Amino acid sequence: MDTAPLLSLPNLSDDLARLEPELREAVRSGDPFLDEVTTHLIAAGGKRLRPCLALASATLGRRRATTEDLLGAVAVELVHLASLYHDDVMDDALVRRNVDSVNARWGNLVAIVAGDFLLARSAEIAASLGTEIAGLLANTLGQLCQGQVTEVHGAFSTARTEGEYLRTIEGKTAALMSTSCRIGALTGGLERPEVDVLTRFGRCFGMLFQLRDDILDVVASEEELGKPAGQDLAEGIYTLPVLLALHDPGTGAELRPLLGQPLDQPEREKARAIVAGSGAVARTVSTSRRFVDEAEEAAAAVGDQALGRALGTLARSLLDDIPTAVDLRD
Ligand code: GRG
Repeated sequence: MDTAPLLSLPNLSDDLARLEPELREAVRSGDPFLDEVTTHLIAAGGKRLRPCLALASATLGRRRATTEDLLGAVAVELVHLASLYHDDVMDDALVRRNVDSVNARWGNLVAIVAGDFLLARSAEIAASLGTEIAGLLANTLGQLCQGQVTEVHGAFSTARTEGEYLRTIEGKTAALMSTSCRIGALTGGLERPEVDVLTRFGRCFGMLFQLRDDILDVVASEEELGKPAGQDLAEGIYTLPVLLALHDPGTGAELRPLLGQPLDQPEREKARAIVAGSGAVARTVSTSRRFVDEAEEAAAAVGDQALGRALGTLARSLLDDIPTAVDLRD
């Protein structure tokens, strides 16, 4: 996915360029080793999706971002970065943003404490933006942790329900997207109804973003993903396509014996192929369309038409390149 629809708004590309030195400055400690660790993934890039949402919400693309707008965008990206540092420890990941993960390069202890440092800096910045933003970000951090704990706790459980799945992705992904829009709308001084509508857009967009990620994990190739396909399956994270294939009379019986325990490579590929070839992908796309509709509804209610159009296009674009089971059989 790319952020082109938002970047087409006037000022946004310039504001994102101005964000980069602010991000580095925000994590500077004066300790050369800590600075190297905390800037590792900042230097590696990433889409800067959450800052994009915050800056677009703040400025509507109509003016240059203020220092407060930029700091709000920095605060949300730092929480995201910290979550990546910690997530990579939990997953024993080797690569992130096409470079060595922090844990792979410096070990788990450094990755955890450096992640904590990023959170501390984010909290300090949020506090400088006022109690509402500080409270909002702290609450969001709690939601991220809750989503992640629920996911870890439910790993390898074939009893996971669709409702549990949706609640988990709301916590681990949608909450921060929603808060990114909200913080932007707050630093931008928008009226309350506008703040709320952008918050709603961010939540639906985040749900959609994670659903897309989870579909791609079963249908995309290793080259397209930049990581092995079926990784969630291997880790026992049974996402919506997997749960739907499990409860499908056509595929459930074949899939069930493979789940509930760690899989070796051939079994993981077999499970992935069962899910990818089932109707579960198309049904997950249908569920995702509900969030596209909701996101579009929120985008249409945004007072600024250019921003509303850009947000609507961004949300729709997320499902554009997803192959369905019919394409996969070709
Ligand atoms: C320490 C903040 C913190 C949280 C602890 C580890 C954890 C609890 C939560 C993990 C949440 C997590 C990693 C969710 C997945 C979020 C996600 C969709 C990541 C990928 O985002 P992109 O594609 O990445 O925007 P880039 O690299 O482009 O920024």
